[in-house]
Amino acid sequence: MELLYSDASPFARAVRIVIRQLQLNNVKETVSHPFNNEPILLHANPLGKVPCLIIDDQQALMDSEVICDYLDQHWGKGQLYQSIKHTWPLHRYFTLTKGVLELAVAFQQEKLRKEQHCQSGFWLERMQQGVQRSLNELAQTLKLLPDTQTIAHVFLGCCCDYLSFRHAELQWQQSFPALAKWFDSQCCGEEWLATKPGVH
Ligand SMILES: N[C@@H](CCC(=O)N[C@@H](CS)C(=O)NCC(=O)O)C(=O)O
Repeated sequence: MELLYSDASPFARAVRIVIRQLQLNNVKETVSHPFNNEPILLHANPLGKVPCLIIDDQQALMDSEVICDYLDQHWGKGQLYQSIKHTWPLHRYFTLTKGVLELAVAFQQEKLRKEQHCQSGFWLERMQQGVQRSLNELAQTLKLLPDTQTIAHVFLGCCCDYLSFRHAELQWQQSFPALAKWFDSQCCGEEWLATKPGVH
């Protein structure tokens, strides 16, 4: 299998962390920046987005949640998704975390539009407020995360680190110290260091 990814993508990072946590050695990781529109990516995923997992000549999966679920079902005995699929508050927590990631990526894209002189103050503020409100809830309901590792843990860690990477000015650690403490204690393993954006 081949995973097309970009270093900065937090969605791709979640997949790369799952690959390491499941100790898979049958996935080749290939950088394909989505804005380069490489034929291999566009052929595998017409959306032109990473991550994309090419399974074989006939099949490719897009979307980080779906790819992680596929890997977990085939090589992880379903342990990363089991509690999410059976516990609605945890499922909600996971969905909110993914939503923050989507907002944070869109927020970054809006920041980049400054160079094209078409940045929208309305959208910048709306996305920032959405991130702040949602992080507040994620921080206050951290206890919903079970002790055993789930896909929600992986996405929350990717979310926290992406905010530090792209939106350092938000200083989320100062506003949400419990979340910062959780991140420091949970997301320090080899799989996190090896996939940290902007380092390799
Ligand atoms: N819902 C998708 C989102 C993937 C996504 O938005 N990827 C971004 C990089 S972080 C991308 O490829 N953007 C290129 C584009 O929007 O054209 C997932 O979970 O994989």
